[in-house]
Amino acid sequence: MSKIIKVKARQVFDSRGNPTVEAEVYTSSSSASAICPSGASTGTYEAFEKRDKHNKRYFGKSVLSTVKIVNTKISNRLKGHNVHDQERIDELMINLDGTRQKSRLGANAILAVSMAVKKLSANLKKVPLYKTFFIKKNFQLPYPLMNIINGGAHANNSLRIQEFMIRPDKAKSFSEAMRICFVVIKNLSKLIKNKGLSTSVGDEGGFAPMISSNNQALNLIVKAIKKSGFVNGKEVSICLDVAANELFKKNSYSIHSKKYISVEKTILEYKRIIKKYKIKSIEDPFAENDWSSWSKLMRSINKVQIVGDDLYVTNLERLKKGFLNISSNAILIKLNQIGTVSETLDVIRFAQTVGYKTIISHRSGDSEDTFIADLAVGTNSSQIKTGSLARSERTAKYNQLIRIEEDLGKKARMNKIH
Ligand code: 2PG
Ligand code: MG
Repeated sequence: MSKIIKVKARQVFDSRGNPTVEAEVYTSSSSASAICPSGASTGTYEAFEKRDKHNKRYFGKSVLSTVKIVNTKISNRLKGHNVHDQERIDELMINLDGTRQKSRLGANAILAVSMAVKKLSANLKKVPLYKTFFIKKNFQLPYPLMNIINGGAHANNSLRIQEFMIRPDKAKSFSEAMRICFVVIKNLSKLIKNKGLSTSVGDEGGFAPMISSNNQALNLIVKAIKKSGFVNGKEVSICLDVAANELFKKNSYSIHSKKYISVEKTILEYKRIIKKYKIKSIEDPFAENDWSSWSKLMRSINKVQIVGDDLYVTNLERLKKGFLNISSNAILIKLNQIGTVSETLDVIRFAQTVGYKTIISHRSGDSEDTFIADLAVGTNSSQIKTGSLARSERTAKYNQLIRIEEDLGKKARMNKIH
């Protein structure tokens, strides 16, 4: 047993320049730290992110009171407990908080500690982090869902859809997957430049050109894939995160243009773009409480991955409801939506048991922390969504996966997406 002797937090900054919590957990011989990420298009049912709303010096965004909670309440509670007993430690923090959405201590306080505990336990055991989750052998690397054009809440343009991504479906290794994405992104950059548009990037590193129609973005991506010598829909496929919460009003949606249209018409439009652009995955096609539209879509299409993000918020109860409702066939996993490593693992296990694909995801406000790269491999998740090949907080995760692939050597395999 290795006893925790102290937990210490500090306020650091995320990739959008906003304050966030870094926690450091100590035993007598070692320590490890972790940084909590932060979303922009958040679901209502996500665990609570505690900020100092009234601190004008930081426009209400500082996390100084959250840091204090870690240094006092959480540190006192965890002192003397076994760092290798992740479930017990998470349970202690859940009970200390005592609320449904972790609003007393803040999920950002709890998660930073929870991840740091996991890392420290791995350090002390002298095993790489990815080997400490539930997969013990035959490790597989996830396919990147690489974000290449940013819209919605992640960019200043007026694109309705939040994320346009590519997935290198036929890549035989993770390094090859990265090379394929690299080539498509470089070609897309040239195409955007040739149109006289800016190649500056959005919050997740994808280009954020001043275009307004989804079709325009999709046409650019199709061209870039072709120019790179790949077949769209076979070697490389297009995947979307609609983030429809932001585009919903009174039973209607403004996903495909500024105009709000009915669910039926929205589904027809989805079917049209799926066919025309050979789209293979759509995340959050409808809003978080609109359960019936999700199952309608599931009934009217096949062979498309439908991913619940804001719908499930990495919450077991919501996932169970979605499973019974046939809402989707995949789930996006974000640690800070639920707030502890143990609860995240429970959700992944349940999802995989019922045949859902699990996709480990970053947040739009992220950091140099690479925990999710190890989590993806260690939980046999088929995909990872962690932005574009730009901005160090995004490439940090890809680079960690390259290291894991190297560590596995000849044993490294890619996961299965079909
Ligand atoms: C999403 C995420 C990550 P945010 O909607 O899937 O890409 O965005 O972190 O802003 O919720
Ligand atoms: Mg999403």
